[in-house]
Amino acid sequence: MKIIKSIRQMQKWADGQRRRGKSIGFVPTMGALHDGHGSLMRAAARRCDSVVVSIFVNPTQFGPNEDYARYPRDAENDAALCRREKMDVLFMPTAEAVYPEGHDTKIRVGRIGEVLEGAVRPGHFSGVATVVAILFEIVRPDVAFFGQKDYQQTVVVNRMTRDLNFPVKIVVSPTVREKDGLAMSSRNRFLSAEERKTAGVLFKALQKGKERIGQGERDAAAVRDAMTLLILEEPAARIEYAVVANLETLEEVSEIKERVVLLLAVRIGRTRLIDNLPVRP
Ligand code: PAJ
Repeated sequence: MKIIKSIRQMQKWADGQRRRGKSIGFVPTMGALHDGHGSLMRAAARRCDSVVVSIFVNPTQFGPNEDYARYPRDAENDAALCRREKMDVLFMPTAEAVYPEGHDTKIRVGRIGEVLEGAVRPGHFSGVATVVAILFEIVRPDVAFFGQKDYQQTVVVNRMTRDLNFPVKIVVSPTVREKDGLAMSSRNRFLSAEERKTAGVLFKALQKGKERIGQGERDAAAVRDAMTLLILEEPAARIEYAVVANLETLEEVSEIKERVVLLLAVRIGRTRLIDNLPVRP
């Protein structure tokens, strides 16, 4: 596996692949890799001749009171995981290279970036879209892989790719979970043992919502309340949002007539967790 830090070198390597007629898969990450990332790597390896994983903790997607400085960084373990997954390139640019002095261009995401996560984290999706566009332009992948775990992020990336006609196919992979259903996340390591037990409540609530829809409930408010009530039983959990939304617009629905997505953001102690579950009525 090649470790590339310079943008020029990354472009040169990708050009070489293209000249030899090899397809390029791309898995953008912020490191602190776990099996959720691993599953994206395996999906990419199945589909493409070569795979590039990027690790870049993107400063522009963190708010002023968020955990950019505290975000876990573990280059050695990350490189070992990428090697185990037989990745071709690990691309690790510096913040100075991605955002050199004077960098002043941003992608503005519309309404889709202003609801839910975007409402709680203003500017977050602009930062995500900007860095994904920059990375796409460096790697120029044929296929890029994103996790369903960050559902709204997949909607934003799909929208941008269509709106700007990026010549890349976006593939979304299912959420990888721990035994109790907790979605794998680099933030899980901040949970105390007690909080870790409590964190299982997100998936339980999503399943509760799915179960109610399965039983024929079509009133979105009733489904939302069922999820909320279950989470309220955990004193250490604080709900930020629990909604039933349209799959593409992420607008809240009142009546469940077609496929919807259940979306949750919950604080457990100081750690903020998100999860989601698409459901067909
Ligand atoms: P990061 O949180 O490192 O996640 C990288 C990719 O892994 C994302 O597409 C995310 O959805 C996926 N992922 C994380 N946990 C997962 C899980 N449990 N199951 C399946 N996929 C999972 O998301 C980002 O980084 C950044 O916003 C990024 C896209 C790299 C832009 O900076």
